[in-house]
Formats: sequence, structure tokens, C-alpha cells
Amino acid sequence: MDTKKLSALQLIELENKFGAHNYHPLPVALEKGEGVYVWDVNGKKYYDFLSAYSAINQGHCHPKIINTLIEQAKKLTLTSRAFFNDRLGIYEKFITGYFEYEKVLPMNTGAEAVETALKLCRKWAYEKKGLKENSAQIVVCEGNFHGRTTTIVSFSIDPDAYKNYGPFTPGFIVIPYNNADALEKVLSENSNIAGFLVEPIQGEAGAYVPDDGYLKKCYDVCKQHDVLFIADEVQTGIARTGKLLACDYENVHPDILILGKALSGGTYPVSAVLADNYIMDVIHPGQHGSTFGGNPIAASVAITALNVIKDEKLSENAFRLGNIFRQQLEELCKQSSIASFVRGKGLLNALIINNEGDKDMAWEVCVRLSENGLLAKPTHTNIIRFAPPLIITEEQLLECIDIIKRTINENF
Ligand code: IF1
Repeated sequence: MDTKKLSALQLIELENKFGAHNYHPLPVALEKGEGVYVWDVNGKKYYDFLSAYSAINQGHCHPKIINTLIEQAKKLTLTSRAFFNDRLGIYEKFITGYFEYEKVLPMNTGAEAVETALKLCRKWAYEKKGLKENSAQIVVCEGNFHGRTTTIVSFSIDPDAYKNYGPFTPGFIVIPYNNADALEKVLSENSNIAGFLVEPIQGEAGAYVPDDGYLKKCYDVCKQHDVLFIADEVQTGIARTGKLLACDYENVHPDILILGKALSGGTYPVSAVLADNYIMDVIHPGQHGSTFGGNPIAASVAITALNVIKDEKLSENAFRLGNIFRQQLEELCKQSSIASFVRGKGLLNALIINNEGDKDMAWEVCVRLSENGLLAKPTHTNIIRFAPPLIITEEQLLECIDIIKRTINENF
């Protein structure tokens, strides 16, 4: 392959010709990232307001995380779990102390961690709660997004996620999100419920923030019925919403906590499932695993990535700047005919576009934003997610708010 620098168009053509068309990217070809910025192959600089769906909370190519990645990669990348190594135990002690759990099961992608949590919950229900084998039901919410495996899409309500991927995995009950009474009802009427899997804020649904108290009510209902409360914080966790975990807003300590994405600062696939011994100890040798799960690079990078979150006070920064962002965009919504309303917590926010006139409006806005140096992506045709790296400064945020306001006011 000729290694001369290819143009954006040539790169796009390569992806179209040789890659599956499972995404519809904005027509931007990136080649460099640093902090809150990315550059395309033409040298154009952008603010990254997607952060790879909240995997880049610590900023692109954070020097401390990259240094850890490089140093570990030179020493030992992968041993498999057939042997012990000098990184995994240290990481396991670190992360369980960091999130206050007794044990961790290390995996790689968010979906793998969600699958692990579902298996763990079912196994606990049979071996500890005493449900009849293969009878367990797990409650999930409408509008959920937990990954793309066949089991996970089995309980999606989005046809794009599940259509023609059947037959589906049984054992899931879908209830409305943000409705604790619906959970209470299903747990009161069914004695074979093992767990309740929920996103503290629904990311894919467009930063759908439930009412204050929803998570706590659901947690309490689960406790009353001996059902595990499982929080998928793959996207909302690790400081994104202005607290270390979104569950922290309601002082809810999930029975099973699922993490991913920013667990590595976007440098490596690292995910994790955390729980206390009464749950995690149902897993015995040979009953679950993965080739790369807990590998030395993942273990090392995750420690550094989590230290950066605390050392640089990224939760506090996300909390403070998120309030400024929403307040400024609410002003935009008051005077714009297409910007309807903004919602979110910390630096996980979404602008809902009034696309009655043109269903591609949100896409058009994102194209214009990219021309003005800010990258964001629509979700569900009329919602634009805004999620910059949490290291963003107030000055940079105000500049981005100006770009968003100017783009919408001048073009729509
Ligand atoms: C895509 C968005 C989608 C997640 C939560 C588990 C996973 C995700 C709460 C699975 C992954 C990614 C996947 C990516 C786009 C993005 C996403 F919500 F973040 F925007 F799809 F809905 N739980 N979310 O958000 O983690 O296996 O991907 O590591 O699939 O298009 P993963």
C-alpha cells in the first residue's frame, strides 16, 4: 500500500469499499488528538464534543496514560489468566478500593461487562436466591442501550439494534424508564426476578435524565424483593456526569457496577464488573473468562486513567462546567426556532432539535458545527449529544458555546 498521505476523500472511499457499513460517520477524517482537540488529515483543528461516546474523559492521548501504555507494552502485554502476573492483583486491589467493592471481574468491552453482569446475576439468583434453574428474569428499561451482543439486543426496543438478529435470548422484562412504580409492580407480581439493569442516565436515548430520587426508589424496591440492582455506568461513570458515578447523586451503591470506556481514557479496551463477595463468589474457575480480560496493559492503564480522574478533579470540573453549559444553551433555546431544550448532568448533555420541518436537521447542524471547528454527532435524528473531554477549561467551553450558538443562529 502506497503510504503517501491520503486525502479525506480517499480515506472515506477506502472505508466505504473495504469496511462494513455499520456506521454513518460525519465526512471528517481524523489523524491526531490531544486533550480536547482533534485534527483532520487536512490539519483542520476541532473541539471534540463526542469524546468517543465518553471514552475520552481524560482527554485525547493523556500523556500519563500514554506513557503507562507504552512502558507496559514494552514489558509484558498479555499472559492470559492461565498464569498470574505482576499487574493484575495490584489493579484489582486498586479498583475495588477506588469504587468500594470486594471484588472485580475484568473484561474488555462494555458489552462484555454487561454480559458478565447478566450471567453473574442469573448465577447468583439460582445458587443464592434459590430460583429454579433457567427461570430467572432480569428487568430492563425502555430506551435502553447496553451494547450490541445478541443477548443484549434481545431486550432492546430499537429496531435498528435488534431487527433480523433473532432468535433472541429469553428472560428479560422491559418496563418504562423513570418509573419506579412500574418496577415495584413487576417485582411484586413475579417471584423469579434476579436483577434490575439500568443506566443511571440513558446515553443513547440522548442524555435522558430520570427524575431525582428515581434510582434510590428503584434500589430500595430491589432490596425489598431481594433483587440485584445493576448499574450500567459504562457511559455515565468515571466523572462524566459531575460525580465519580451517576449513582452517587442519590448515594446508591449498586449491587453490581459495570464500567468501561473511560476506564482506560480511551487508549485501550478496558471494562470491569464490580460486586461484593456474596455475589462474585458464585463464579468458580472455568465458569467465565476472556483471553484479554485483565491483561497487564489494561490493568496498568486503568490505574493511571483512574488516578488522573481524581488528581485532576475531573468530576468537579464536569459538575461546574456542565451547569454553565446547560444554562447557556437554555438561553439559546429561548430564542432559537430549532433548538428546543437541553438536558443532561455534568458534561453529558444533549440538545433536542425541533426537526418537524426537516428530519435531517440535527445532522445538518452537526455538519455546520464541524465546519465551525466543533465535532458532535446526532443520536435518534433530532438529538445532538454534547460530551467534551472532562479536562475542558471554562474558557474553552465558553468558546464552544459561542460556536454552537453562532452555528445555529446563523444557519437555521
Ligand atoms: C455503538 C452511546 C451507543 C453504552 C452503555 C454499554 C455499552 C455502551 C451505557 C457497550 C456503548 C457506545 C457503543 C457505540 C456507540 C455508543 C453508544 F450510547 F454511547 F452513544 F451505541 F448507544 N453500556 N455505547 O453506552 O460498550 O461494547 O461499545 O464498549 O455501538 O454504536 P461497548
